[in-house]
Amino acid sequence: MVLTEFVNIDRKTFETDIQCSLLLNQYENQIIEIDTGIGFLDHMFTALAKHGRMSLKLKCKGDLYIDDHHSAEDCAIVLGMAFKKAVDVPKGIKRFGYAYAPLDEALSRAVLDISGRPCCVVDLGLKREKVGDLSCEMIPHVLQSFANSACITLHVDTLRGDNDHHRAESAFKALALAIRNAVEPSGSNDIPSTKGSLDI
Ligand SMILES: [Mn+2]
Repeated sequence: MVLTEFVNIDRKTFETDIQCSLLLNQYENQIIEIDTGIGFLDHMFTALAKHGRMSLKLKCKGDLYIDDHHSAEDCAIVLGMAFKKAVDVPKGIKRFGYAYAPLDEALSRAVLDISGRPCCVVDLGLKREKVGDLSCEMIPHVLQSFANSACITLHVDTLRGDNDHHRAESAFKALALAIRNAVEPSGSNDIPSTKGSLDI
């Protein structure tokens, strides 16, 4: 079952110092406070939390004097750890989730399985070097890092779109909606697996 209290993950390395609190299935009074040090990444995580019906606090002090890599990647790792902890025992939830999300001309699809098996395939087709202060190469890397540490199977494809801001944002919104589906109560107390277990 999904935990009904905030899970907290703190992670400190020589590269980043991150505090994260996450609560899933927040249909009212969502609290969203994101400060990764990278504006466009804050925008993506805010969209993820808002449309994923999460309360999310995420604060990162990272080595941005080097570049955006460690901060972006580590925020995604910590969010994935928090997600895994928040899902707790994957029992009584739908497990699978998929969604499409448009943003104007852009359209993305996200399909996920809370499988216990980290696997991520992402094709966002971004063309610019950066959006704001976030390198475009870090956007799929963020999704990959999240899927790995959350131990989920995740496929995200941007199917069309001319504007890289729109393409990336539609991808995060699709992921948010897919997560929201996957963690919804299934109406049963089963572990949704023919194997009887979602441990690897
Ligand atoms: Mn990396």
